Amino acid sequence: MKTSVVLLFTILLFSGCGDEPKKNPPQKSESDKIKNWARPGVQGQMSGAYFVYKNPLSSADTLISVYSPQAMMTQIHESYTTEDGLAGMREKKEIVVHSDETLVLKQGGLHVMLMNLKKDLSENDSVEVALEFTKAGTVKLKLPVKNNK
Ligand SMILES: [Cu+2]
Repeated sequence: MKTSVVLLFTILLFSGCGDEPKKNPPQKSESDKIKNWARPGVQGQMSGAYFVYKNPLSSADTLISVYSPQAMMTQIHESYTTEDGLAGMREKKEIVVHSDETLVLKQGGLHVMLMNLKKDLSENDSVEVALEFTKAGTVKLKLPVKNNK
């Protein structure tokens, strides 16, 4: 009887540690982790990708297209609210980023829409997104999939 109580206690102790991180990830600032990410999604459905991009050039540049090998179609979207307070989103054909300006894609604002996902996107997966700028050319990003509610 005594043995089984000890055993049960041990199991509880270990299950309580289930969320303990197994490895120490490279030190990144908390804000960096949250700003660059993609939403989980199901095959055939949508996901959104969010990131921060600072134009390193001394002149303005224009984001003209986005591509992800993990989606059948990828678009730049902007969220908006109608006069009736309804939320919608529409495609944005291009975004001008001035010199030293930081482009912010976030939930409820500009975002990359991954449409018709080829595979499920789950937490701990990553999403590859290629941005096409008129001057900087192709900028590739790898974004972690996070359940960021
Ligand atoms: Cu969208």
